[in-house]
Amino acid sequence: FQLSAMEATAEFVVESPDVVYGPDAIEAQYEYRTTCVSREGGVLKVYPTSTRFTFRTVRQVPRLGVMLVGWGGNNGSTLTAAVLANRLRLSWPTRTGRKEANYYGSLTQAGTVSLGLDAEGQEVFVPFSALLPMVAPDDLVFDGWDISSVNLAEAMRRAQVLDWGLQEQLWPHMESLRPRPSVYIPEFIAANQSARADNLILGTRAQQLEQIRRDIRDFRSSAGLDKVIVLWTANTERFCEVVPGLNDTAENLLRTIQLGLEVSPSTLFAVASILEGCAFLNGSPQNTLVPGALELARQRRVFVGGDDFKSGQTKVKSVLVDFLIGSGLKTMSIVSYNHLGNNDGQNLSAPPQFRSKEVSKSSVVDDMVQSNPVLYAPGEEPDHCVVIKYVPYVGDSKRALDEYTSELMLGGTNTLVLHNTCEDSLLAAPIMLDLVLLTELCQRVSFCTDADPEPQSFHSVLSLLSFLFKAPLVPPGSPVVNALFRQRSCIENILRACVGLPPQNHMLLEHKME
Ligand code: NAI
Ligand code: DG6
Repeated sequence: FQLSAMEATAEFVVESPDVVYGPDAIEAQYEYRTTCVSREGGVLKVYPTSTRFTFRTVRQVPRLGVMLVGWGGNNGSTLTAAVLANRLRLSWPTRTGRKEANYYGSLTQAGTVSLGLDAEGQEVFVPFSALLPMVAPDDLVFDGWDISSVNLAEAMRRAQVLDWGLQEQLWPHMESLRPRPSVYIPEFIAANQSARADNLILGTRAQQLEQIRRDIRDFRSSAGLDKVIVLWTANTERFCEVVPGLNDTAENLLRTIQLGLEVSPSTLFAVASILEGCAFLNGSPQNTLVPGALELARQRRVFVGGDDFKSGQTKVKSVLVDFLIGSGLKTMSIVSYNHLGNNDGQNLSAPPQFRSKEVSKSSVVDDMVQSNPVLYAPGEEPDHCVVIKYVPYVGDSKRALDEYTSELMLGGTNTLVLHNTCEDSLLAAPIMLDLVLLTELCQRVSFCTDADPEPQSFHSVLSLLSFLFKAPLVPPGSPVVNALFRQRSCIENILRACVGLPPQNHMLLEHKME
C-alpha cells in the first residue's frame, strides 16, 4: 500500500506535441468532446461531438490591485489581514498552541489537483495554483471604499475575528490603510447601518459615478498596477426593481445615472468598474448586475461575476443535496436556520435585506431537483425554509443548523441534522481571494476553434466562478450549476484544457484491468 504523492515541487511540464510553452504564452491544442442530444420521434438521439480548440494563456502575471467595496467590514478587514499575515509570515500564540498564517479554505492556494498516475500507479497531486501561472496572493495590493471611516486596524478590531496576538502584530501594518469615502443611499441597506455612515461621496449620482472612476484610476496609477479588480463585499442591499426604461439596457442605465433616477450603490460601483475596464464581482445577494449592467459589461468586454459568496451552510447544501438526490433519495424538506451577531447579521435583521439573502440561499438546489425526473414530477420541489436571526453575543461566530428529510424506499424516511459553528469571515476571505485570482487568470486566457479562428475570451458573465457563488450568474440560456463538485470540476477541467490535459474523469481504468 502506497500513499498518493504530493510533489515537493509544484512545477510541471506537459510533454506533448499539442502543448507549446512559448516565452509569452502557453498554447494548447485541445479536443473538446461532448454530446448533442435531440428528440426525434419520441427517441432521444445522442450524438458524440468533437471540437478542436486552441487555448492561449499569457504567462506573465500582472501586478494586481483589488478594490473592496465595504473594505472596513468583517470580510474586507479579514482578507486584508490574512494577506498581510501570510506576506509577513506571522505566527502568534493561542491557548491551543502557536498558529501560523496560511490560506486554508482557498481552492487555489490550499486545494490540489491530480496530474495522473506515476510508474507505480499512484496519483500525483500538485497545488491547484500550479496548473497555470497565477498571481501570488501575497503580492496583491488592496484599496477600497467604505461608508465607515475607521482605518483597517480599527476595522479588524471591530470585527473581532482574529486572535489578539495576531491583531497586535498586524496593527502597525493596517493603521495607515483608510477606506475611501463611498456612496450611501439609505433606502438600500438596513436603517440600523446609519450610525456608521460617516465617510461619504456627496453629489449627484453622475458625480458619484465619476468619483468612483477617479478612485480606480488613482489607485491604479499611485500603486503602479497593471490591473484592478473590484469586489463588492459591502452590506447586503434590498433588491432593486428591474424596470424597462430604467435599468434594462446599458443605454437606459447610463441615462438613469445621469438623470439621478433610482440606482443602487452596488450597481453604481459595477458601472464605474466596467467603464474603467475593471472586472466587477458581487459578493452579496442583491441583483446588482441588472440587465443594463450585464449589457454594458458585454459591450466593453469586461468580466462580471456574482452573486453572493458561497461560504458555509449553502456550500454544504450544494454537496449534501447533490449526494442525496444523486444517490436516488427523494429530499422533501430542507430547513436551514442560522444565527450570527456580526454587522452583516444586524443588517440582515431588516426584512428587505433578509429577503435578498433568502432568495440566494434558496435557489441552490433547483438544478439538482430538476436533474432527476425519476424522483420529482414536473414542478415538484422540496419544501425549503431559510431562517436568519441576529444574536449579537455570538459575533462573527455563526451557528448554522440544518435538517434534511428525504424519502427512502418502501415508505422509509431519512432525516439528517447538521450543526456547524465557525467564523463567517474566515470562510469568506479565502473565497474572495479565489475570486480575484481566478478572474485575473481568465483575463489572460483566450481561445479559438478550427471553425472560428478569431481569438476570443470567455463570455463577459464569468460563470466559471460558480463554485464560489451561492446564486451563480451565467450567460443567458446557459444552465445554472449549483452542485459543488460539478462546479469544481468545471474550473479544474478548463484549467487543465489550457495546458492540453484531458478532463479529470476519475475512471482509473488502469486499475480496473487484470
Ligand atoms: P460587514 O457588515 O462587516 O461589512 C460590510 C461593510 O460594508 C461595512 O463596513 C459597511 O460600513 C460597508 N458598507 C455598507 N454600504 C456600503 C457602501 N454603499 N459602500 C461602501 N461600503 C459600504 O459584513 P461582512 O460580514 O463583511 O459581509 C459583507 C457582505 O458579504 C454582506 O453582504 C454579506 O451578506 C456577504 N456575505 C458574507 C459571507 C460570509 O461568510 N461572511 C458569505 C456570503 C456573503
Ligand atoms: C447569515 O446567513 C449571514 C450571511 O451573510 C451568511 O453568513 C452568508 O451568506 C454565508 O451563507 P452560507 O449559506 O454560505 O453559510
